[in-house]
Amino acid sequence: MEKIDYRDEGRFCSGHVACAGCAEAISMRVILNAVGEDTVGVIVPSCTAVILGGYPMSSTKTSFIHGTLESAGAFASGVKRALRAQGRDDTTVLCLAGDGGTYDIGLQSLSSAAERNEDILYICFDNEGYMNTGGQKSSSTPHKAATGSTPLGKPTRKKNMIEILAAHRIPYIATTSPSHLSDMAAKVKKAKSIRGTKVIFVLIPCLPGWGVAENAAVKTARLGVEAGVFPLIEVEGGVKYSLTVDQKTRRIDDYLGEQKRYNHLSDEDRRELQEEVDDTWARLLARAEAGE
Ligand SMILES: Cc1ncc(C[n+]2csc(CCOP(=O)(O)OP(=O)(O)O)c2C)c(N)n1
Ligand code: SF4
Ligand SMILES: [Mg+2]
Repeated sequence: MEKIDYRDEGRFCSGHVACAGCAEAISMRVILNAVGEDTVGVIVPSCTAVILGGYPMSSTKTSFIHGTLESAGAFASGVKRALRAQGRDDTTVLCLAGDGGTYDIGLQSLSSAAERNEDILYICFDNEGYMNTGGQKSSSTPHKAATGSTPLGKPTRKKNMIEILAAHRIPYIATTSPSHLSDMAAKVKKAKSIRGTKVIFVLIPCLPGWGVAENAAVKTARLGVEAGVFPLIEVEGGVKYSLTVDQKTRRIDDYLGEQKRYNHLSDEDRRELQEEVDDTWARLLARAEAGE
């Protein structure tokens, strides 16, 4: 159990409409707190947009503009330029999107913003599917996971967005999890202090989408980190990889067992997934040890 050093500034309010037990609510509280008051937000269709809601019923004290699903990066770029024209260059532009809006539908606008190295902080709440529309597969959905549109399991692996973004040589990319809230706050604060494009992925176990119990979202996220399925990392300048948690202490079975989306797996499927995680982890370790 982690004791976190945390004082809530109240930027995320009660009365929000996240599913009871969704770890996105806890994450949102920490992220909005860490980003602070001098922030303008951009948000695109996703659970996040529903949770934060629209004015005057919004559950946040931070101002958000609601954009379209395909254009988070472009919206955030425009907001940053408008603020700069007003002499508010130090105001943080925070962009919130889901994995569908990041890995798939908004990838072109994120890539363009990253190529221009726009000064934005982009957070992807990665629940590994199109969840607010009923749980369809996205390109972030992991190999063999069942979704509404891949009921027998997704036949391909999760797209590696870290490597795609690293190829843009942006200053900062990180992953974090609601099971590691101090890590989350520290990474958001670090990203905020850097000029240029920063992207942080937050693992969000989706209760209905993954078939996780209402009281098990944070536990599931922790198992994902400990099994090495969702490594907590930083990538600086697109080349310098470091692992925040450098030990893989569990087998993948502990993580899979918490989720109904993997109920259909055979022993052979489980072995295959373990091999994939081991291989990805070994490559990551080698990169981190090489300092690049
Ligand atoms: C271009 C476009 N296609 C489809 C939609 C419908 N739509 C709204 S939210 C959403 C799901 C987004 O998934 P994701 O970004 O992963 O966010 P989540 O709901 O999982 O939080 C979809 C498909 C849309 N708004 N715009
Ligand atoms: S659908 Fe999933 S990600 Fe969305 S609010 Fe509910 S539990 Fe959270
Ligand atoms: Mg999603």
